[in-house]
Amino acid sequence: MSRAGGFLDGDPEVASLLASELERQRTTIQLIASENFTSPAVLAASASVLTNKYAEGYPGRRYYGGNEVADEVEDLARRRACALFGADHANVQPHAGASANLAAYQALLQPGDTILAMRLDQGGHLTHGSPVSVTGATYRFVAYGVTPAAPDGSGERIDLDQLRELARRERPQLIVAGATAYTRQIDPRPFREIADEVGARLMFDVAHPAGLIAAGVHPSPVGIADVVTFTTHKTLRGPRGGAILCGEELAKKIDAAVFPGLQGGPLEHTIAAKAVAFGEAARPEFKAYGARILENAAALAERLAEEGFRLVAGGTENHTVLVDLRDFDPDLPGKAAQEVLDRAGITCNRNQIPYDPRSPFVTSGLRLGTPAETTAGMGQAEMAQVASLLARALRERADEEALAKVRAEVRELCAAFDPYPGALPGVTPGGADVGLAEGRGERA
Ligand code: DSN
Repeated sequence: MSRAGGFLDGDPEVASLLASELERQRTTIQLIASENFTSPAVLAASASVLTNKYAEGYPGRRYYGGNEVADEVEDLARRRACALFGADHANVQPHAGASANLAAYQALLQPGDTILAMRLDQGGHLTHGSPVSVTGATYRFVAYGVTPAAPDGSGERIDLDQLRELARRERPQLIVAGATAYTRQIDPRPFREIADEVGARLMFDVAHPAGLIAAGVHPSPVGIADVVTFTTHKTLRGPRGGAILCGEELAKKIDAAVFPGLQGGPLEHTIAAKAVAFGEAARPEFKAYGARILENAAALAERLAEEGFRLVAGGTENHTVLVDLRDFDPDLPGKAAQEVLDRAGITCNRNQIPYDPRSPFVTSGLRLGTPAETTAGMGQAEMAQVASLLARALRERADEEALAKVRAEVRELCAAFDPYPGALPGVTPGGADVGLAEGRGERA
């Protein structure tokens, strides 16, 4: 196990926890569709002295002194985001995707206004109007969903007929596109047409595919939707955080909604790390990375289907695979499957499938994703191997010895695809000194 060291030597408790987490990430397979391995450069910027700085306001209009460097950092991040996505304006201050979405609603709507968004239990997000989210309590959400499953895999697609019908009936002020558990690409154009027909604004939450859009392997809603929100840590492979893109006409409203509307001081260290990530995503190798994420997801899906799993929507066109466990084993809910896989060293999350008879806490499905292990360098052959290991772990879950054997094979596979072969800032000895200079071998 890596010994924690460097600047954390004075706090062995935290140092040891960080070392344990690094060890977990290096020795287990990361299949959570919304996670990734950032570069040491992103980690170094996240851990920088900018964490010390208060910078309420925006570049050139701050409420505190001493912001000349923070201004440059935030301007750089905004310029890079605009260039990467071809947007007029970027706000890089949202602390998370949830705050980006809230800010967009606040900028565009009045409390009580009507929003059409995708059902959470069919792939949407809490901030798309769940009653347990402040969004659901503040606005009047009406949900659209997906078509029923079809034997040939052509079902479980966003039901655009239903969306159009609801839009004509409800006359929403806003239509929200975007999902967290949807395995097909989402074309923004039909959403725009429907929004235009009923005089609604269109917001596209691309938290999941942002990196795929940057890589040019997923349609971009920039210039089609009025507002585009995203997170920077999923396929985009940056620090944990959010961002918003819009045209010049909405820039002031969006900025005011983020600060002072929803947030106080921006996290300028995270904004520096966002700038690093936007820079990395603009490099030609990121395009190849995006293409490999999709190839790997397709390979994972293909072998899972061979292993007897039903794939929601018949497969995948993005970084995600949604598995319906019921054909594989009707007595294996998502929660139990996730727990077995944790024991086998395969990290993923349970997920409801469309029309799931089980609760969101139990579920009948698993959501898998390929961004992280693609970063670590795994390819299609490894994805097939991972699918078989996953199936074996679930099939042989009552046999401790068999499960231990899967765990050992997982460990061996991970050893060949170490996401962090070099030292890391603040975690491994000397890492604080070399993190910025020493990037990973970019095998992905
Ligand atoms: N938690 C994120 C995901 O896993 O998709 C969405 O916020």
